[in-house]
Amino acid sequence: MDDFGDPDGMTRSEIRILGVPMGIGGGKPGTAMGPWKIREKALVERLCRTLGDFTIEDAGDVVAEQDENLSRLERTACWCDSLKARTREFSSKNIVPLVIGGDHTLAAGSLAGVASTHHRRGEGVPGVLWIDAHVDMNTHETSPSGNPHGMSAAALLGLEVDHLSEIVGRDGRIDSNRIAFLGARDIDPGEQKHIDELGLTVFSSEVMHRDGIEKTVTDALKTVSPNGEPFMVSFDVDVIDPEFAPGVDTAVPGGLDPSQIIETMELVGRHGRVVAIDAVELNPETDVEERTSELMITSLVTLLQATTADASDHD
Ligand SMILES: [Mn+2]
Repeated sequence: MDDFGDPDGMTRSEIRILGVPMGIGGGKPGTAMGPWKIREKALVERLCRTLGDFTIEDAGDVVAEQDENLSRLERTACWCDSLKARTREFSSKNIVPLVIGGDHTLAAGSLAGVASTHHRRGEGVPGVLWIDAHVDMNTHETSPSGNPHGMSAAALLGLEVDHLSEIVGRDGRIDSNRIAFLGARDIDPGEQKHIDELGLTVFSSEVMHRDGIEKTVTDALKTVSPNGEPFMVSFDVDVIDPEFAPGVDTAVPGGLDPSQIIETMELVGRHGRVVAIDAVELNPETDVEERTSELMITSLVTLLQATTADASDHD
């Protein structure tokens, strides 16, 4: 490590990329190819080129033993278990995990791992910005599809989800007062009930279109990180409208256009300390001319670039 520490004595930002080639938690298996596609498009090289102040390394794929006899929820739980251990290890060394999916079930492992590090240090659990067309607030009992990728936020917030809750554990839970959902537009009745019971903060894509990106994102960040506290970003690429991002598992019309997602990422990055990032649900099999994978990478580059801008503005 060189002596390039920033003025408040923290080491300069380190990022580890982790692929999670898991598609079984969603409706289409193609999302398992997400990490492969993102690497093929040279994510690491492109991040390094634009982010001189960061140390970025590819830590490879998470591996999980897959037993065909297990249920889907059990199998996704195995992935999440392995992933939680990895992100916990990184965050305990102040390294930011950038987790490339894979379906969104993985958040139950990635975010839980980072949350557990903060719990163990006796710090407040980081806030969560959940950028997604969905809220992923179903349990195995309320889900109309039974797809585990719609249950990860519920498990993280302490609702009982078969197998996933066990992986999240008490130490991996996030705070219902410190999560905001951005871009939601496909909420099941059971999910709405959970949102109401927990009093969760949701900014629909409709609200984003109506009030504008700057106001909506700023409001969301007031919940997630009101005083610049560390926070985690779980970015489901299906928040972008399928016209621009057709390569997803569950496409829902009415989403953000490319300039809106870029503006969102800029505002989020500039706000402060991002301690974990998921980028999920890219399905190369349904993509058209690599539009979705390209937008996912541009979004990540923008987010991280904006974080550095923030750090250099500090002094
Ligand atoms: Mn999702």
